Formats: sequence, C-alpha cells, structure tokens
Amino acid sequence: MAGHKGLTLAAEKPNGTGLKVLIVRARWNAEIVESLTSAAVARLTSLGVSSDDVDVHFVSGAFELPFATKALLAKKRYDVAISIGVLIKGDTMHFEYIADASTQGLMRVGLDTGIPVIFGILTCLTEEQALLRSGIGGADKKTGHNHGEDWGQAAVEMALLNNH
Ligand code: DLZ
Repeated sequence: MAGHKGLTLAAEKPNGTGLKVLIVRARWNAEIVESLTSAAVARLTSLGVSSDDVDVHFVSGAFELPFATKALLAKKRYDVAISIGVLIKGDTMHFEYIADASTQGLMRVGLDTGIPVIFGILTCLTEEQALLRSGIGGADKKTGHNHGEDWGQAAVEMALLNNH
C-alpha cells in the first residue's frame, strides 16, 4: 500500500536560499551515486539553494567519506554536508565493516563539528536494491524512489534548524 513508508514532507516548504552545501561522493558504484547526487542537488535547488553554493568533492569509497567530510568542512564555511555512497554486499565481510565504520564516522563528524551531516549512504544487499533506491530502476524496469531527494530535503531542514 502506498504512502506508509519513507519521508513525509513538513507542512511548510523550507527556504534554502543562501545556504552553502558540501557534497562528498564516492566513486564506487559511480552510476548509482551519480543518480543519487543529481536528485539531491535537484531537491536543494528546488528549495532555493543556488547551484553555485553547492560544492561537490569525490573520494574513493564510502569508507573515505567521514574523513573527507570532516577535512572539507574545516576548510570552508558550510551550513550542511551530504555524504553520498553506495555499499553493495559482496561475498566477504567488507560490507559490514565499511557500513558500520562510515555510519559511525559520519555521525561523529556531525556531532564533533556542529555542522549537520546527512547520511547519504545506501547499504544494499543486492545491486537491484541499489538501482531501485536511486531511481534508476531494476531489471524489470520498475523504478523506485530516489533517496537522493530525501537527502537534499533533510540537508536544508537541518541547516535551517542549526542556524536558528
Ligand atoms: C573495498 C570496497 C568494497 C568491497 N565495496 C565497496 C562498496 O560497495 N562501496 C564503496 O563505496 N566502497 C567499497 N569499497 C571501498 C572502500 O570504501 C574504501 O574505498 C577502500 O577500502 C579503501 O579505504
């Protein structure tokens, strides 16, 4: 049944005019990360963020996201960061370790810096799950919700909350 899962929008549309946003994105699973990033940027700009105020940096994989996000937040004034990556479970324990480390790491960066960090990492058991959650669509051409949209929305909301 539709409408029971996922992000419900706040009654009032948040105004992102003037906000400076850092996006850090991984190069692993690049096509999926690209689709998520595009959706996040589209939502940011639809809420008033200027595309000139969105800086995008690339890192190797999701494991690098916490360190890079912290380092880049220290270099320039940003109101919020979105750290984007896609983890797809393989045959080894890599998935579990990287998912845990990057989740804990990104939470720590936000709490330590006082600048909100949006958790833009998909942790998927299959590639099909990742394709569906990034709006690309799975093998049967069924398209799912692009979670990047939610991350753009959360970024504006958290930046405004933190600035007040
Ligand atoms: C090593 C690795 C593996 C197995 N899987 C992924 C993945 O699905 N998504 C991702 O973003 N990165 C992956 N990586 C790379 C690690 O995140 C990291 O870049 C390397 O271990 C180097 O620190």
